[in-house]
Amino acid sequence: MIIDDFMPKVGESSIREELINCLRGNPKTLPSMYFYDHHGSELFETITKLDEYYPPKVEVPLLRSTAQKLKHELENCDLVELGSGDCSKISVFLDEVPEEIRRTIVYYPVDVCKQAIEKSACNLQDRYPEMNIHGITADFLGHIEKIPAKRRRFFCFFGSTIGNLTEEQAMKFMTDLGKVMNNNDRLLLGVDMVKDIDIIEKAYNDSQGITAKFNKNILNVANDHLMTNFDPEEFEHVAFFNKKYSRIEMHLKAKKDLEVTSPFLKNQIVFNKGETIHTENSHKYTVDGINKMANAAGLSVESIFNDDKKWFSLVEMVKQ
Ligand code: SAH
Ligand code: AVI
Repeated sequence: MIIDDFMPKVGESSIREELINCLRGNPKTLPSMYFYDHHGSELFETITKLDEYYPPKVEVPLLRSTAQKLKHELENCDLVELGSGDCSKISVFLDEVPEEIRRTIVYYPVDVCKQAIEKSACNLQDRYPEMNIHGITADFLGHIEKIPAKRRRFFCFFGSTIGNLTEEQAMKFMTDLGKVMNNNDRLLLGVDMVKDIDIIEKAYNDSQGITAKFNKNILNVANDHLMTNFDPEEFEHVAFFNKKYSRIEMHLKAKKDLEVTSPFLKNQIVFNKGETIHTENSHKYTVDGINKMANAAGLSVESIFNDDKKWFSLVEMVKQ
């Protein structure tokens, strides 16, 4: 099986510069893409199994019923999954697709986490020996043109990972994707919808503290890249719904005054007790918001598939 790797490696200055700029900002931030080293990807997989983390509980049955309706669209096409993670979502989808159609598909999992691609692509190849798989380690924000465009493409972006992008990033991502899509291509986008705030906040403050571990792990990733001396236990996990932006925000809050050093920095990074690093946004959408985003990006919504409670949507889009 082929795996192409377009990601910069640990130790490359472009990553260091990005992380240092974010940590020197006011407020301090870290891009959520850096959650997903090997350990972070495993922690996310554990999160998806938690009772409180509702999105997969709603998205998985929806994927099954939607696959029944769309399975014929997959014939003879390149199936590109952005942010494929453990590939569990695409397996649910592919289980509903007849073997003779799977035989005609080339599946391209695209993810920043190489270990996730290696492990999940192998598992998937065992599950569907008749299907061609070609992994791509890449950043879907910057490398969209690296994805082969030889045949008709069916793009999938599940899990509401689009919600982790700022409004500006999401618009740019959709516009870039719209530009590389051809007239017969399709996008199936999973989006988490606005709902009771209490339900959303519980999903990001689980009782077993796995989300807290996932959040704090980003400091281990920063240590790997910057040789900093962050101690994740000196930070508290904070997650709350920000109504103004319709999003969950995750932050790491310094439990005391701290100084963090790195051989790549002349001066330490200083934290006052209570100061935070903003690590993630997870936007929750409305149908109106989805339509506006699609239109502004040159895409049009063909269908929206919902669960009964309208907690999650799978949105099918084509080029305008
Ligand atoms: N789609 C899966 C995984 C969601 S977790 C699911 O629904 O369960 C988000 C995934 O997106 C992770 O595997 C992470 O490594 C990947 N990811 C995050 N930012 C990315 C980026 N900029 N480019 C490519 N992959 C990214
Ligand atoms: C991957 N992404 C859509 C998850 C989310 O819900 O925003 C990441 C996550 N963060 C905390 N829990 C899960």
